Amino acid sequence: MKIATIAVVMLATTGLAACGGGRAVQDRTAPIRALLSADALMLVSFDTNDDLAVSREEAEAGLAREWTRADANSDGTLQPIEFTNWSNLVLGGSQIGPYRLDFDRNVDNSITREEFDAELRARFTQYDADENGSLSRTEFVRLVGQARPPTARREMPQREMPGGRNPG
Ligand SMILES: [Ca+2]
Ligand SMILES: [Ca+2]
Ligand SMILES: [Ca+2]
Repeated sequence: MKIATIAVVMLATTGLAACGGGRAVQDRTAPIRALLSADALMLVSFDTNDDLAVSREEAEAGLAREWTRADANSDGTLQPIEFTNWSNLVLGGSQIGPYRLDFDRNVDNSITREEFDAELRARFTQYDADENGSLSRTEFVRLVGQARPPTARREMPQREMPGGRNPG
């Protein structure tokens, strides 16, 4: 009976999240499923054959299209303003990741094609939970909260205490 109750609350939570985040009647112990990152929006848009899954081939073609879109002056790098414009269009703004520095790994204020591709390929791989080389819709939805008893979070970093042993 308790398990059934939790399942119902989970569904209700998912529905609320989809409607724009009313938090009125949430069980505080219920897990929440949500899109954690705006790259999901972009990856879903790569499904060009409309089978509701994103294959690696579709993803590669999509990356090439997005690079062309992002590199507005076609100089082979993304400057911060280019990234911001692209992020606003494709990722829905900069409220949630991926952020510019997720791409610009050497922090030189410029994103190369290699950095762009490497970051997005890594994200494709991270989403592909069943490792079948294709992203289904369910692979984009993550559990962001876990039912947790109040006393569970008690972990303290284990520290070595030098000289702490008392020889009997
Ligand atoms: Ca597809
Ligand atoms: Ca550029
Ligand atoms: Ca998959």
